[in-house]
Amino acid sequence: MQQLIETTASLLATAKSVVVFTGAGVSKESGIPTFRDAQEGLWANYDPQTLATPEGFAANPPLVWQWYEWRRQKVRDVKPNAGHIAIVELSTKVPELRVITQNIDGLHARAGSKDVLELHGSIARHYCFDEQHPADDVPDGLDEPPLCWCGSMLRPAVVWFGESLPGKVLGDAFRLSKECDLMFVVGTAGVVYPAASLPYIAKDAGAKVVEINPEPTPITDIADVFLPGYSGHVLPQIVTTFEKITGSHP
Ligand code: BV8
Repeated sequence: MQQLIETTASLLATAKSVVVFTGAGVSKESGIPTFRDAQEGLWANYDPQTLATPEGFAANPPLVWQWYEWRRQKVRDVKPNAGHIAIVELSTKVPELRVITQNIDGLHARAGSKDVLELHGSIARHYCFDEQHPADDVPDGLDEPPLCWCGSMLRPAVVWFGESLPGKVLGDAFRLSKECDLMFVVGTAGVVYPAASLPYIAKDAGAKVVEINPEPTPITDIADVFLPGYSGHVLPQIVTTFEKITGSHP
């Protein structure tokens, strides 16, 4: 493993433009269950891929609203972990580093990452179901969706299954993936598209791909380096090894 970490640190030392592409696994050590974890408690009986859809919301707005309330409360109760923080530290040591995340928890920004591309939106923001009118300061603890000034129900500003990703964010993500020379793929099962296409785009454009995950995924086949482990452990090791080989102590 140390050899793999050193190889990764050497790739970082010559990288001009780095992308860190993350999924739910990077927030696991903060205490946020991943999408494929068995949903806890009340939610054990619901399939997230049914709840996280416009049809699921339309069929039972209070249920889907409460699911997001439960997740929003969880996000509020946790904080970024050593993996999020290590990504911020890396961004101070390379010419350019951008974070592209599938997560809606906002933990990268709370850790200090700048200009994070949130491919699937944010659980902290809302807009209305019919017209996407943005809504601010939605009260906590409601059991059902409040109404927009236009009369439409409010919903979380996240991308549901079957919905398109925000065009500009996705366009920027494709461009950064094509232009980077090193992409970290951290904590994603790599099955949700179009997000999961980013590592393939980077690889096809000539980037090196480093994957961090306790278990292999479809992306492992194209990874130049596969680091088997938890991001909260592995990323800080990459930072300390990078500092050692480049003498770039803070
Ligand atoms: C679209 C927001 C169409 C909501 C999310 C058949 C084939 C291919 C594609 C499709 C298909 N049928 C339908 C589709 C399209 C669909 C899709 O990809 N489905 C999949 C399931 C097959 N995609 C869509 O619907 C997308 N939209 O395609 O639009 C369209 C086109 C044109 C015009 C109109 C419409 C929209 C997808 C976005 C859905 N929204 N989130 C919410 O969160 O509530 S997706 C949600 O699930 C997350 O955002 C994330 O993207 C995904 C979960 O994936 P991961 O992040 O990878 O997390 P997961 O739990 O799966 O895995 C965790 C990983 O971490 C594991 O590998 C684990 O080993 C690892 N791990 C665990 N602990 C750690 C760790 N790693 C490191 N450290 C640790 N400690």
